Amino acid sequence: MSTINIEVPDIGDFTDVPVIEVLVKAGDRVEADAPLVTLESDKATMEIPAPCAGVIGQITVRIGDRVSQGTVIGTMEGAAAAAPVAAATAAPAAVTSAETSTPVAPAPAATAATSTTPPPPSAPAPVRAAAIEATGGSKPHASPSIRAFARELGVDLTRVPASGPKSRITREDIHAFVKGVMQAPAAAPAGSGGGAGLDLLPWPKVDFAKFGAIERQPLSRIRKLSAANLSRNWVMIPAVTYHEDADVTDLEAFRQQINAEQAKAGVKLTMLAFIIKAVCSALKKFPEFNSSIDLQNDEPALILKQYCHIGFAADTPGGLVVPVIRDADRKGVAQLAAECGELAARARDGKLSAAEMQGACFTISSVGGLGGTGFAPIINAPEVAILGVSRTTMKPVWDGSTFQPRLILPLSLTADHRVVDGAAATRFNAHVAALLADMRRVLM
Ligand code: CAO
Repeated sequence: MSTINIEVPDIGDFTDVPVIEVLVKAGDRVEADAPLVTLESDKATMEIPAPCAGVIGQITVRIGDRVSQGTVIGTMEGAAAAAPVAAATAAPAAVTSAETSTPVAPAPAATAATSTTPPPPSAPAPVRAAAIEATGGSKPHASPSIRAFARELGVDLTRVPASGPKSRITREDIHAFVKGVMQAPAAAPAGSGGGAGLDLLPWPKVDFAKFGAIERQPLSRIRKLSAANLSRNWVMIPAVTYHEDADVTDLEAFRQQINAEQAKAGVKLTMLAFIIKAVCSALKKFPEFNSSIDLQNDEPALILKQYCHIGFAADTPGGLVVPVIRDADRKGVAQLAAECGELAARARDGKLSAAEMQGACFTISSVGGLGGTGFAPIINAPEVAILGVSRTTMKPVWDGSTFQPRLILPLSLTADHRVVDGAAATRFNAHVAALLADMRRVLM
């Protein structure tokens, strides 16, 4: 066993090809030919295989790095690679000694995306390549090993929502798809009306061009992902929306006052930050709202969370995303406002990591900056409730002897009826409204 550099072998005419996926990490034991990293040129997706069996020492490239033939992508401890391959069928390989950087054993080379020449039987696998569909093509975009994985599980890739760069399907997407299928209600044949399945009509097929000029636009990655999630959540959760008005006259006056006082210090308190604060306090009082139904085991259970991470819907050019504020209950309003602003800005730039959109206990969807008098938001599973916030308006409110002008904030709480009864939802909503009417109650 010796330490060898892993170099990019001959990948045809491609140079400066971006790494789009790193499939192994230091310490992983791999078989010869196992895919290590995926490259993607504008014509093909290619996997760089392990030149021999062994243990990965390190992978020195990251997603986004560009590589060409000869670039060292890492090191591994392994036996010398397979015997040389005839030059006519494959170009010389890219394995060099880590110490000397001189070739110690050749491995097979890339086959172009369109090549149909199979490698000789004794040779290790060549760089595996899959041609990329032109934009707007209907074929799913996935690397060869992901295609093999899907075949193994019998998954039709055209049905899997993609979350990878350029709408590429990842291994996690296939896992999530299979999990979704396993957890979905049992399907019944269309028209059977047995009640177990959804028994839906197929989606209408319409030739829109028959009726006038049209333009066909591909859906963004975010829109495809959220479409799949929203449809599942809409269908699987028996959800009810409860409406409440919060009198935020005093809170808005306080917010304006602090913002005026601290403008020079760059402090800007937002209504959303106060709502997050109030929601955290309400989640402590009504813990069933900070829970999830666990359907992963035979015996369904309610998972009550002792942390308080709050998601908030952010409108971005690519579609709706939900960044998550960790431990929002431990943060002050100024910090919550600053974090929301920072996360929303990064969401709009498409720079949020997956981790920053995971783990929420409860979501707030505020369209108040845009308008609205009320709406029924869809629960973000596996959460059990979501609060929709619409625009504040000045309304006449009867105080027992006269009408007073009060600033009213409409709250719309959608809750999962399997966990939250109507009485509890109404209490929760009324409590949030009371907190917003007088934030001193948060201290109680
Ligand atoms: N009523 C009236 N005005 C409101 C308000 C409300 N409920 N909420 C915010 N505003 C005002 C703010 O005060 C701000 O005005 P000033 O600059 O004068 O203070 C203005 O609207 C803009 O606010 P904002 O939108 O920049 O900030 P925010 O904290 O209210 O919201 C964010 C941040 C990320 C929630 C928002 O930008 C956003 O993306 N909202 C859309 C969310 C969405 O799409 N939800 C639907 C999901 S379900 O399909």
